[in-house]
Amino acid sequence: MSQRQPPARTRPLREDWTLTVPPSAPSALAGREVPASVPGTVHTDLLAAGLIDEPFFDDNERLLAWIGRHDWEYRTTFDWSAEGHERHDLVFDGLDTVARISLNGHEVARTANQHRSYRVPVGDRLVEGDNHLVVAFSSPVREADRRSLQLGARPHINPHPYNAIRKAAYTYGWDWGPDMPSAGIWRPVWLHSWSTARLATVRPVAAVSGTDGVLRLHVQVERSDGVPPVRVRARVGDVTTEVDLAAGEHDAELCLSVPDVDLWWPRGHGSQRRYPVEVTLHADGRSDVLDRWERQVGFRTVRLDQEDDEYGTSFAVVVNDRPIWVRGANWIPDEVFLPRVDGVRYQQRLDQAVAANLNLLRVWGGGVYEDDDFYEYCDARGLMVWQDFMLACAAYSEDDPLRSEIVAEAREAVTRLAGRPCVVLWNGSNEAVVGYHHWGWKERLDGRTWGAAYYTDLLPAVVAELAPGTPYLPSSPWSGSIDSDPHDHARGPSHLWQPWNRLPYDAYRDDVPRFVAEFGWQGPPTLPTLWRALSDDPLTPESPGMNVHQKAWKGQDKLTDGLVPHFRVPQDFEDWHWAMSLNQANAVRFALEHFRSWSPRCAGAIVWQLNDCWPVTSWAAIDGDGRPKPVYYAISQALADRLLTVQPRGDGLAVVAVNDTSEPWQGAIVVARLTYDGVGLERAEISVDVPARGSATLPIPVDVARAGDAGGELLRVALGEVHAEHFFADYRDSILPPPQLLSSVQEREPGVYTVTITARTLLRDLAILAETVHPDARADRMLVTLLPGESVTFSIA
Ligand code: BMA
Repeated sequence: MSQRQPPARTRPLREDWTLTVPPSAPSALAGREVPASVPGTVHTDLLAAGLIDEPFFDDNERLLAWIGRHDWEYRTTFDWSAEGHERHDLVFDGLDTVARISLNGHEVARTANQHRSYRVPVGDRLVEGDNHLVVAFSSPVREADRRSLQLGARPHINPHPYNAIRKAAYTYGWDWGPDMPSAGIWRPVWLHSWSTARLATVRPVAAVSGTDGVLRLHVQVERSDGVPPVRVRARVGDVTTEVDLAAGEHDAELCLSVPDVDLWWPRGHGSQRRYPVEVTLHADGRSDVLDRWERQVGFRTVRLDQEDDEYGTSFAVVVNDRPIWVRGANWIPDEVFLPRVDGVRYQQRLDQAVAANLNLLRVWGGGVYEDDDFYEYCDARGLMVWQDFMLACAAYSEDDPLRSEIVAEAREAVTRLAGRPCVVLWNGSNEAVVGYHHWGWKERLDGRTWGAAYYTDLLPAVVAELAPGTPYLPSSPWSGSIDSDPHDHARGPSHLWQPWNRLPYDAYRDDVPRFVAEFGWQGPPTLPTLWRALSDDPLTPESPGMNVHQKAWKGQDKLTDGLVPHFRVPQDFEDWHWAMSLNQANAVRFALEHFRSWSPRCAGAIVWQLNDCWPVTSWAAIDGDGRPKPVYYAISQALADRLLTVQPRGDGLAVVAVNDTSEPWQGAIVVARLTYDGVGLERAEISVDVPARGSATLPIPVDVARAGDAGGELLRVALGEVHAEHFFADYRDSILPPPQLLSSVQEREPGVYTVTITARTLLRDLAILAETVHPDARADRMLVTLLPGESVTFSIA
């Protein structure tokens, strides 16, 4: 028996870092040394030191472009003494991106992948007393160019060859993000001192067998040379088990059964029961703990139903044998400078997702595998995660060194997220297959590889091995095989971009896709976000800052083209801003109600996009400062558990009642045709019995459904508390009366107001833009339509 070792120690290396500005930088800064944050980025360190202006302001993006073209060096000195441990590792949870790491003048590692973590044994390089650690980053722009030359240039979108380097693609500029690649130690660094053995990885695989939860824990142990047997113990709830690893053995598999397990459900379908799991590692014959791993796991089954049927091939997410109608949003990194995103910010954003009635987020493949906190909070909230591998909108070389990096990062990511009940799908790539079929790649590639082997061989094998039971999709969009046109909406998940890019939003109704993994409409950020980000005077739709903070090709033109079928173009900026914001809300509502009205033939929709990474005109529902845009409120209304919507069916109109709850929805739907003054013209009652998780389509009698004066009449449909309005004419053709209303305001508690509005005339899409009065104020609802005499109370906090 070895003599008693000190317990393992993890020591964060957060303090006393400096960043050196390279001599080639602009002369005012060259050679300067500034305090650096770890985790952090070059941009945020230079900003904190007062050496650069706020990167998101005006067109500072252009003025700061030099940063990405330089090399950057981070250094720190830390004090160390051996304290009797056998092994010492420097652990980097994330480096952005191509780096050389030296300790006390000796190079100890080279890294080239932002999507991996690195553990570097440094026992033979540490010295008693001061130790000097240097992390030197190569210019992200020049490094991408160099690697692209080496691998052979391949098609990609946006300005830089992000497909040649394993760094978050969006940092090189996207159609909603600035071209602002930074460098830095973007996740924590720590020194891990240990003896005997440690838990290298613990990979839980949770399954359901009958009424039991079955948890398999795949444990890899790293041990010092010549160490005697070690013991691995595991516990889930009250159930325990253990296994001994003889000298020289590294892998253990422990299996525990939880009888009568409570399943984890997506929100809206049941509770999010999770079970605490603990794995401990012990030296031979000793009870003290060498290493410990803790996590809450959830038990659920998940599969994709992809069946041929009369409409094509279905695509449905089925959890615990129940098809779940996916109410999703695409998630992009919440910041250009990722270390700014902490747990609090994740929670705010995910709470916003929940309040918008979403049940799934798709972590899109041009960003990053998010921090553990993100998945923990999704697990806890019942938010499902569709997880892309980080491959997006480009052809990728299948040769080394890229290939081995992709293998390593995929294995690490799948291992890290295994056992997370929220992760219901791994997706090989974003818009890779569609790029191959439709973006002219074949001619440019001239037979060279583009990543197909990743999507059809490598990545599915990684998921099957490391996360068995979690479905895998090769790419999104996808129509069943790599040779099928991914734009076939009758099969698999679709990306619908004709509406917005080329067509008005009415075109969403042109067909019934089986599942929509992307669709969206642009709108500007909220006004206080614009006021903070831009100094334009006057601020107009085409003033300089507005153009810089619009990254989509012909974005401002598309906004206008999409507006004019519905509204006249306002001349005043604030009216323009409201019209574009409302049009975005209307477009997304229109699409979501169409998709839901065709449930279950259409089995889900994922809005592009939930969030933003800086202040920008984009498809986001929540702007770069975290403020909900009007479209956010439209999403929450269109995704309510129970929805009434008036849709065209055949030659007439139908009311579709969608009931995404576990109780039937019964009663008489009252359908009334009214004048804008609220005078009843025709009325019908239609009794309905909508099954749990079902929908019913009920034709509206012709005399009710046909307007006498389209520009002055509407339909109101109501069932119990739920109601909806259908206007026969578009806004621009409606003879809406000048709004008249009564309002009263009460301060309910300090800082919380209620505002009651009573309509004297028809009020369509009423909103209180509370954030324009105080940047932190938010209204609890928006886009309310009132008939004369009706009231609504807003809460403003
Ligand atoms: C999608 C995404 C992104 C893009 C968005 C809006 O297809 O995959 O590449 O930001 O469209 O154009």
